[in-house]
This record gives sequence, C-alpha cells and structure tokens, in this order.
Amino acid sequence: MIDFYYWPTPNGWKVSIMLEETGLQYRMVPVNIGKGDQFKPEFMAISPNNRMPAIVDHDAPDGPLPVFESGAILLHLAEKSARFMPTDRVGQKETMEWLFWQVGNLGPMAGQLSHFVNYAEGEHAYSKQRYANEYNRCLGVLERRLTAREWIVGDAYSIADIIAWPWVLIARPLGQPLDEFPNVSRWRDAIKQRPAVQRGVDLGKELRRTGPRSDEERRMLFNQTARSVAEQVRQ
Ligand SMILES: N[C@@H](CCC(=O)N[C@@H](CS)C(=O)NCC(=O)O)C(=O)O
Repeated sequence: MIDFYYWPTPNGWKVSIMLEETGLQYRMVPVNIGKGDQFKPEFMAISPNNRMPAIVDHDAPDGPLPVFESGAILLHLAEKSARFMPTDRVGQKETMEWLFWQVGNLGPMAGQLSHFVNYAEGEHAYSKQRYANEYNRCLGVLERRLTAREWIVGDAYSIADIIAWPWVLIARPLGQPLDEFPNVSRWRDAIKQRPAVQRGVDLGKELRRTGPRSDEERRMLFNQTARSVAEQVRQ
C-alpha cells in the first residue's frame, strides 16, 4: 500500500495520474495546503520542503519508504511498476533530462505565473510578464521536442509526458491558449483522452476550492520564509 499525500493541483496530478496509470494500490491522504497541513511535523518528516505531493511506500523492500518531490516519486513508481520508463540507456537518460527539465523549468515558471495571474494585486506587470515569457518559452521548447514525434521520449508515453502534462493542461487559464503550439496542443489532447489521466485529475475534486482564497489561506501559503515555516512547524 502507498500513502499518497495530496491536494488537487497540477503538482498533485502528476502523481495521481501515475498512480492511476500503474494501478498500484494507494490511499489518498489530503494535505490541505490552505489550512497548513504541510507544516505538520508528521508531514514534514516525509516532505522536508513543506510541499505536496509526497508518498510513503509501505511495501518497499527495506521497509516503509518516504519520497518527496514529484520527479523522485515518478521515478520510484516507474521502477516499482516497471512501466512508463524506457528500458534502453539513451531513453533512460532522455527521460531523466525531461524530468529535470520539468521540475526545474516548466513547473516553477508556470507555478510563479499562476501566482501572479491569480493572486498578486497591484503593480506587478514586470514580474507577471517575466513568468509569462518563461512559461511561453518552455511551451516553445516542448513544441520543438514534439515536432515529428508523438511523445517526449522515444516512441511511447512515459513519465516524461506524465510530469509535464498537468502544467500544460491549464495553459489557457494561465493566458496561453496554445494556438502557437500545435504539436503541444495535439499531445495535450491525446493524453487528456486517457481514462487513467481523467481519474487522476478527478481525484479529490470535491476538495477543490471554489471562489477566492480566504485571508487565512493567503497567510498560510504566501510570504513564506525560513523563519515563518520554522514557527509554523513549532506551533
Ligand atoms: N517541486 C515540487 C513542487 C510542489 C509544490 O509546489 N506543491 C505546492 C502545491 S502546487 C504546495 O505543496 N504548496 C504548499 C505551500 O506552498 O506551503 C514538486 O514537483 O513536487
């Protein structure tokens, strides 16, 4: 059994989709990030970066194994299930490259853009444009990669696709309708058709927020510093 620490957001969907794709047995443990569950000591022991997703694999060979960071989690699950990872060395190397690309480029840029689109009030035009440009640049990188190839690595759907897809799913609300990226658009639609992907995105949808974030949620999520996190953990 796998405990899956989750809240329905693009970063959470990377892992809910992988769990649904592999059919591995899991139970979802909600981490309400607006209420501060990410600062609970028992969660921080699993995910020291106070971010979900995270898992604990209770069936790992050496006993319960905690894993944080979506890229590390997908690698662990690919290894465990022997699925969605090429078996040749070049394919494995390319999968690593695109996993690191997602967690170091597409994800953070889209995440910051989402913050400026959804939450920043006042005069933030420069910052918003900076992240919009970087997100757009990342979509261009993906567009070139997907020209004349169906999937990001090799000739099969893999964890390289699974990790990149959720932040492309929400391109339109981030202000990028994908008109200039026909290959990304085709790839996004093909993945969206997969039943496991639909189940992954639907996981915990009843938990999803409706309406704007409350002041309390904003206090929890924004303006985090080393000291504020240490104080939250001590409470
Ligand atoms: N690099 C991380 C990003 C995870 C992340 O940013 N998670 C956000 C939700 S989308 C979170 O848990 N936020 C809690 C907080 O900001 O305190 C990954 O890919 O796993």
